Amino acid sequence: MKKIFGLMMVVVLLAAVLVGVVNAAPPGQMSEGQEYVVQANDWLSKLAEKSYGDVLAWPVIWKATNAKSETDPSFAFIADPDVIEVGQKLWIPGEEEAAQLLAEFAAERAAVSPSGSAEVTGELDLLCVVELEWCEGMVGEFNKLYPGIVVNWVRMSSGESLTRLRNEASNPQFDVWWGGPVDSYIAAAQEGLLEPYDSPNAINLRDPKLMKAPDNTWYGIYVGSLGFATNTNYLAEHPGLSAPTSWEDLIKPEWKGQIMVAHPSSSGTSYTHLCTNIQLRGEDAVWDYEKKLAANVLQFTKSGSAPARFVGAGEAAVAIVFSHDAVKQIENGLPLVVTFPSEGTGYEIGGTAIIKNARHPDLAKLWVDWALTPGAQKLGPKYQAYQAPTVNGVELSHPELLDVNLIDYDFEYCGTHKKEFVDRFTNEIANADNLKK
Ligand code: S7P
Repeated sequence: MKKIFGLMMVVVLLAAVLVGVVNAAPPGQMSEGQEYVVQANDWLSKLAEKSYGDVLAWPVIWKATNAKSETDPSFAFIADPDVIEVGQKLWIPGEEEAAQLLAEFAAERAAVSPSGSAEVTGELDLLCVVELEWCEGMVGEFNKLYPGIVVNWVRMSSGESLTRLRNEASNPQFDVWWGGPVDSYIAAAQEGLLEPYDSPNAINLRDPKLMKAPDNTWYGIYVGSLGFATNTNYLAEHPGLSAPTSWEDLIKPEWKGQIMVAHPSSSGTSYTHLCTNIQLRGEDAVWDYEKKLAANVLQFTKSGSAPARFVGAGEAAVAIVFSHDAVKQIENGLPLVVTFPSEGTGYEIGGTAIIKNARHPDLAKLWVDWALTPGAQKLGPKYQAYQAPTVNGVELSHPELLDVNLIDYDFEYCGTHKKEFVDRFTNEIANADNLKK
């Protein structure tokens, strides 16, 4: 539940960080600053929350401790803010010093944001996993900064893109992977398909512990929650029914043939649904649930967002989709209402990564650096992408989509077991032979 709280805090406290303010510590406690020795299960954002009531103030402790270590070696020097060790001595600055350090940090972040260049030329092969319009839009935006770079791009669903990277491992055709839940990135990194890259713009991340790989093989570029999108016309025509508000609702007989969801072999969205239920029910009980759910599914789709469109068009009543994809269809005029399961729902961190042995690694680095800037992340809504940003300095377009009961989704666990869980789903629940496109 810790991470859930962390995410909720991100939503609530973003405004404070935008103006460079550290929340005041309780009077008398923090005016002078204090030494602190790292305990088990500490990390910087957690300490920042305890000290300043703000998870996003972690850079203050990082910078202040490193500064102290220059004159007093009993203080730790923290090279990577993601890694602190039990027994290390930290300096937790008082309120005034903290505010000053946070302002300096904001200035540093602004300084590393790429301003683009017409002089950089070459080709970049991009494997894009988000909605088509967003892929296209972001390529155009990147080209405004780097007009000399020809970006060749292809859009694929998460599972398909991972299969493609596996098949091309000895002769990679893509330089950079952008979008799709990081479960697939974790699986890919474990298979040696990704190239670590220490982006200077990782400094922008709101929660580096959650939003990047410890070895820098991937970075988080957005956050989105899983929900249900129900056709409101269907509800009006069936007065006894209301939109589902639990995973258990979906397996009730009244929804027989009325559910649409993608297949987890092709779709990262659907894998998020599967791994959410594995975490909620356990590896044994989940298959019985998935069997009952599959009995209510009209047809599995290939792409994760497609069910929102099909349900909006009246082909079925309820879609299991990322909530931001449903919001997009509501904006497009489809009769949908978004609800969330009361037992808790999963969420994604969308990723980006450089492919191992990429042909254009330097240009791939430019893309990743850019993807980690507020300038790039504020563009989502322009292309109807309403996921939450992962970097500081961008307002959430739909904070309510994360203000729900999120489970403490274990990305490492879901990434590590992705192949095993997907194979089991395909073999025991539903094959992937006839997916709706
Ligand atoms: O951009 C929308 C979005 O839902 O697309 C990604 C999704 O995984 C790609 O589709 P598949 O489910 O078919 O793999 C999400 O990461 C993203 O939020």
